[in-house]
Amino acid sequence: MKQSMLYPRATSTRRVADMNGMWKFRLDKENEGEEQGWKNGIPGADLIPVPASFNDFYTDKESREFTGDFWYETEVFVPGEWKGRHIDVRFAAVTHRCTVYVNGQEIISHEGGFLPFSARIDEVVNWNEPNRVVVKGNNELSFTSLPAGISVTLENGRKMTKPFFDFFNYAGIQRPVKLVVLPEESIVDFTLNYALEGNDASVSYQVETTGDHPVTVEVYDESGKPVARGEGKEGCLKIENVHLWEVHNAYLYHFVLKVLDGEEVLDEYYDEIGIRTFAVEGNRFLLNGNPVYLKGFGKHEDSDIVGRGFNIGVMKRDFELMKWIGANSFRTSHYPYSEEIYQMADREGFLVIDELPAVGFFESLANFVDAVSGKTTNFFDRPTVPELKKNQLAMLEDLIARDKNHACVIAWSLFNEPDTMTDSAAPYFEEIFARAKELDVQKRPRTFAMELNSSPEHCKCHQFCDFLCLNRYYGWYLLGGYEMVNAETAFRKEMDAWLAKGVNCPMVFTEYGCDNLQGEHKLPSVQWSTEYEMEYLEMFHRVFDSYECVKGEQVWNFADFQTVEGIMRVNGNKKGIFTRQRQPKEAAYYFKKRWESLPLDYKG
Ligand code: GCB
Repeated sequence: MKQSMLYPRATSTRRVADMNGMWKFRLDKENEGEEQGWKNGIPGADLIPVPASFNDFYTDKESREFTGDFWYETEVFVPGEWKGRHIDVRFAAVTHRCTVYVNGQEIISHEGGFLPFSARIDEVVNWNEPNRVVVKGNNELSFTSLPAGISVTLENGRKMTKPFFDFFNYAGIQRPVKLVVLPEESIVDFTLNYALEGNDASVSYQVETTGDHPVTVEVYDESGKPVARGEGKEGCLKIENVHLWEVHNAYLYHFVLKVLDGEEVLDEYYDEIGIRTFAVEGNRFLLNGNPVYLKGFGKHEDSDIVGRGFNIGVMKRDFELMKWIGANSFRTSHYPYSEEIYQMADREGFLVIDELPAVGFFESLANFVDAVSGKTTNFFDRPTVPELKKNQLAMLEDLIARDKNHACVIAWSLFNEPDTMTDSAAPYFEEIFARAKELDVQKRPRTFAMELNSSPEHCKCHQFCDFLCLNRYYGWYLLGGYEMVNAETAFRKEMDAWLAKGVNCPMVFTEYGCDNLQGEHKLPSVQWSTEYEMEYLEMFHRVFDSYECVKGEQVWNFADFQTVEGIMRVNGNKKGIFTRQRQPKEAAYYFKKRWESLPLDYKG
């Protein structure tokens, strides 16, 4: 049976019960959980919140850095009145993989820490009684995991992860868990696409259900007035005088799907949909046919105490800050974010570049240094590549299934900073890019974020992109400090080389930025000071403003975030324009001024 990626919603035919809260928890330090039968109950367990990363609650390093299996347990009461329906336990994300047991029976294993999955439990459930749900999670990294890295064993026998990426390897049940009660015949999926004709829109739809009963779809405007209705699993609706979804001016229609048996509603589902088109034309982005310039951030799901756990308050604050500063977009670097974030972006009218967790495809423990070194790691020559590709394709399928109906999602970023310098990368990329096109009915533009080694001279994969995303650190990782003048020259030389190659598509700077310790001042400037950051940003913006093909700037990063410890990081990455506590650094005021003065159709 196909997994439904639909967001859990209660309707006249569906029930949703929240399973979040304090769960039992134990790190499997001696690797004994399997043998000791912890699937039937975890002895000596601690209590821990769900959703959250487990790492930052504890006061000892062994817990924070723990690598291996970890176990969660809870009880869920399943009322007898639900008998005869399907019961799914739905995990929005368990990082990076897990196996789920209900009443001691294994019901599902899932690979990948950033996308949802459901396990059907009707067969194993005890009705009108509490049911034990146990999750065995694992956070190890490998050459076949997304994100990629390695796990090593220390002299004391403890394992440790060494990511090939620059964010802390947070893990656990990081997003909400819900019990979803579905009718016998149910809606599994729906897919929307839009075309605009004058003041009207046509909305083509496809619905997938588990049965053969007829389907109806209805569209209501924001005042609740019905504006279109269709019958059948496929069709095209016409909406006259359409209210389009626009940047910072989102209009959302209420879309209702029903499976009917005569008068009886067998299943009902709804969503809020924004009607818009998005396309690349020459070197322009067109939203509803009008040029748009992207202003915003590369972000992380990262905050104090809960780590990468979904934090609804932080989400709200982040959107308020992004509106305050004049941003209109962000990239979900470096993994698909929580579903609620896309719902919020739909509501607030933000443009989102949606990224797969295909990060660390460059063998390096300090990729921020190696990525500018010109070195190749022959990543795609490894024998592990077929397995990696299988995992990436599975995640791509789930990502597009999950996010395809979001108005905010304007593009797919299929990798972050992979090693594209060897010929073997090209067929791998070709397959992933082709599959993304095949899966997405809206044919959103596809891209990947390129590090400096992916240069006009050496990159073997940029030709697969519908637009280029460049991560560039001229003046920070290279040619920093007093050499800044050379940084600008080198930067312009690279831009000219792309154009000389005949590249004629939008270019977005999906990363640029330098670390800044809040409150550090120095005259004349030195790296890490606020003064230096200003000079650096002014240099970048001078270059952006002088190239017509630059159609977006997403500074790295929205906020300071946790990474592995090391001499290049002062308790994390400090490139945030906001602190980790979501307060502005000085650069925030500089960006506010710039972004508020750049029109939406800048260089259009
Ligand atoms: C990059 C990576 C990002 C790092 C950033 C940095 O190129 O894509 O994950 O955090 O550089 O600050 O070094």
